[in-house]
Amino acid sequence: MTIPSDKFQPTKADRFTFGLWTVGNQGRDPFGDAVRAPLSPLVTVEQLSKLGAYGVTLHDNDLIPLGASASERENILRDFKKSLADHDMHVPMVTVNLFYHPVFKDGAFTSSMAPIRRHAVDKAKAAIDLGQELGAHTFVLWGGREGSEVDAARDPRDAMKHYRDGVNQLTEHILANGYHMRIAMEAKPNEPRSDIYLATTGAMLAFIATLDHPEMVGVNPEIAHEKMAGLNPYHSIGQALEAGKLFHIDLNDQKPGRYDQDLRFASDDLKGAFYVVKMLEDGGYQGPRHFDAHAYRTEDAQGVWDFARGSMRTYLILKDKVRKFASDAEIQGILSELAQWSASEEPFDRERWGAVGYQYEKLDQLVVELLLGAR
Ligand code: GLT
Ligand code: MN
Ligand code: MN
Repeated sequence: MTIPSDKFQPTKADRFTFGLWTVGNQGRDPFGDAVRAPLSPLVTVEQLSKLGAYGVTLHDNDLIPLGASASERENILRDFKKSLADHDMHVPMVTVNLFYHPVFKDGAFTSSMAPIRRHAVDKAKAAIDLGQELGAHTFVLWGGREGSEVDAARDPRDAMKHYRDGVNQLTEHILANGYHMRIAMEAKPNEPRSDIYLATTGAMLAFIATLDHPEMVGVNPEIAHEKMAGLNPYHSIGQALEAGKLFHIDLNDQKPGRYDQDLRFASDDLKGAFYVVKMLEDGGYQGPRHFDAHAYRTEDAQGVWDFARGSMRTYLILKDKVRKFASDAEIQGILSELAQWSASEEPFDRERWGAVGYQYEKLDQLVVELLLGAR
């Protein structure tokens, strides 16, 4: 593979990460089988490193198959750690699969079955231990099966109590073991459940405030999930950042009103993606830039690396546009005029303030032209 190097060539300093499940996605959907061969974690680490990524993230079972023995786990971990070291790759985040096995078909932490709830918490604790072994400082919790189709079966208030109890047990586990680990909860409105509890990042933030250790728990907003809920990811991410709760991020894209697409970052909505990059870069977000998306089902193995390379390049190109936005005299001129009005000490005058033009048409067109390379 020859990779032309230019100023948008990603480097380790950019801290780009990909889930093993993202580049490893085989293109299965509810109507069609796999179109790509499985990808081993070792190959993933090597290839992503060559492309300039900083690291990978994983579910417990992306690396350690369900039911593996202790010695199998040891062997897999040994080889994986060697591959990470050989390729200067890191694992800043791990997560837990509480959605694939049939046992979780009616939820994990919010299951109505106490043995399933206990198992889910134990599995999450073991995934936290795995993360600790790999040097991760963030544990993502995506409750994909925490939801319902039949609301006669469970009162959402009970679901909240069980959910809270489960997350509290995880923070206890982290504290009891002296781990340096924070939890980032990821919201999604629906799919695979008809309705998923805590459907938005805003709902997550309200829930987190009710936990035993709210300071240890933040959010992992995903662009696509906010768009599935009809929301503006720039606003959700901004709210989380302002609250000191943006612990991690899932960068991808989604056409509103469709199934869960997990499209390549910025492939649908360039302007929306620009504002997300601007928020992360200007807002002091310190975490990795994590991609949670996958290649189109039309792609072969090479298409997967085109997808990964494209995700990182687009981020860097948009980051360059953020710099151009900050140094564009016309854009900044309008913004400083608006800022003067925002700080105005002038008395209120219904006629005057009602007649003001905000220049947003001009401002937005300037941003569009900047993104199109016309400025
Ligand atoms: C799954 C989901 C993602 C979550 C992953 C973490 S798993 O692929 O669609 O949005 O971030 O559990
Ligand atoms: Mn995600
Ligand atoms: Mn998703």
